[in-house]
Amino acid sequence: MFPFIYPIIDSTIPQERVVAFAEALASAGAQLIQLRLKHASAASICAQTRALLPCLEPHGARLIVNDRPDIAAITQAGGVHVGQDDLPVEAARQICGPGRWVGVSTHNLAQLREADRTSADYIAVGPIFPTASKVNPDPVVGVELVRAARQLTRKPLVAIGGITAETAEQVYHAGADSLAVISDLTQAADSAARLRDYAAAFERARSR
Ligand code: TZP
Ligand code: MG
Repeated sequence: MFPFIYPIIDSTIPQERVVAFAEALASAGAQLIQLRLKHASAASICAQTRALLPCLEPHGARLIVNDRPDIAAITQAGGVHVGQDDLPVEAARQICGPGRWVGVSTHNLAQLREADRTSADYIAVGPIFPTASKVNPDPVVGVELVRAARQLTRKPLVAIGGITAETAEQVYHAGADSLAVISDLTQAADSAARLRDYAAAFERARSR
């Protein structure tokens, strides 16, 4: 089954705390984690990816590198996530090879239909709610787009943008396989406990 929660580590986590943060999330059950460093150098993204991989490996957690298929390939990370302005999915796939995941962001049904025709391993859709974690976010799409997306694709569907443990249940219920979350986890006093709240929301949505 596709991992129900997809924490994203961004630059609000100080570099020296990235490994401990990821380790805590993986220990609490995160099986899919993204490193999203928008303003870091290639050298820094590469180094932080290399630092994370051995700590996630014992947990069987997959590390996805944002934007950079070259870094995902060279570090043998678990995959890459590309947006609409990044390399297209098949180009990223060529760089990464068949074993690594390629995920793609979409913001409307047209993009979703197109992503569905690619070899993408999952499709992200959002922002579901307003978000402060992304510069110039696309317009808010609401849970309605998750519902519509669910009818359009059988690929794993990841909802993103402004999601909290409080809103998680409704997003799962709308058809999301997984929720990609930044601030609700990075700003939590106890991120591992917060992650377990998502597990509970997932179970509630499933048993509705
Ligand atoms: N893409 C759409 S919204 C978003 C990205 C990367 C940011 C999500 O962060 P948060 O803090 O969970 O709203
Ligand atoms: Mg990108």
